[in-house]
Amino acid sequence: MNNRKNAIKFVGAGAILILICATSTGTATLTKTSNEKTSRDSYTHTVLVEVGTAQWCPPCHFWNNNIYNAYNSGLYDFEYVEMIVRDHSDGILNMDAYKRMINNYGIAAYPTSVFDGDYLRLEGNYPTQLPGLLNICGNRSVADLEADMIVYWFGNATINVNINIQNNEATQYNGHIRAYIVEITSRYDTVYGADYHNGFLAYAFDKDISINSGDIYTDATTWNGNDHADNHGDDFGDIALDNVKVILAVFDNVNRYVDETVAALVSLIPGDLDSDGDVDLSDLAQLLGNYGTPSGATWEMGDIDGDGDVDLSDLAALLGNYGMGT
Ligand SMILES: [Ca+2]
Ligand SMILES: [Ca+2]
Ligand SMILES: [Ca+2]
Ligand SMILES: [Ca+2]
Repeated sequence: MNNRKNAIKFVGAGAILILICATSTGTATLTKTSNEKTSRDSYTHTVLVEVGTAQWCPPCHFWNNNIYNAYNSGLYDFEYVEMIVRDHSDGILNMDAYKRMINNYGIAAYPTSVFDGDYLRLEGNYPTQLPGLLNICGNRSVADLEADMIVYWFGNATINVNINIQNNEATQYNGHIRAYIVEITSRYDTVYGADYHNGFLAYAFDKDISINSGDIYTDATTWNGNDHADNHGDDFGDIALDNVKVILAVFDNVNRYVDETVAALVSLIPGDLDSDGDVDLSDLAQLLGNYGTPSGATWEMGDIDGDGDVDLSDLAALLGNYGMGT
């Protein structure tokens, strides 16, 4: 197993496309759907794509570009994460990515895109296949869950992830949540020197959950990039507020498929006027110094609700979060 580069080949030009549809009755081969224009709002849920990828792999370079373009087109309701398993020398780059894509999914090629927790799989760089696969997954019937997430910047490479998952089913929901912390422009590059997009760093959540019918599951965690590192020993203490996204996916605990996906960018705590990750006396002083400004006020001045003034509602918003991040 020391030389997995020989064991796991990338899928190059002319290779056979393996498209597997896992169903309750076994495995079936799918043909491409002709319906590539399905609008976003017709999906039952936001589809999740986990891409097993390697820095040494040429088709991975092109797939990184192609899936990014499909994502940015806005035509398809999906989130994706580049699980960068191997580095340029075929060493393990990220142990969590390795465990997920190799141990859990047993992928046999790079890149392999795993849709909705392995409902569908695509090996190789085949952008024309992507819309059809997304549409098939987007039209699956899934458990009726509603998830939302807010991620706050606490400064010093620290984020605070808050999630709510509502179970609208008539029965208890048992599942597993994963919250993937990604860099929108990754610190890692492809074999041809392009930056990965949505490059995985670590999980904010990776745990079983259970939600009674009609209930809302609420959880929060604080994650410090200084305390986490890749397999080279390089920590994530240099993450930037505007380059981090968190993708939360809820997996059914029987078939392991995705029932709900939601993503959130990192935002300043309402009231953190000086952007240092807390709401404290200096923020309060900054607001009070501008209190009563009728129009043209900025966030820095204290216009937290964005209506141009600095008034009681802005002050109340700041005081409601006073002490956070300190
Ligand atoms: Ca502050
Ligand atoms: Ca402060
Ligand atoms: Ca205001
Ligand atoms: Ca106002």
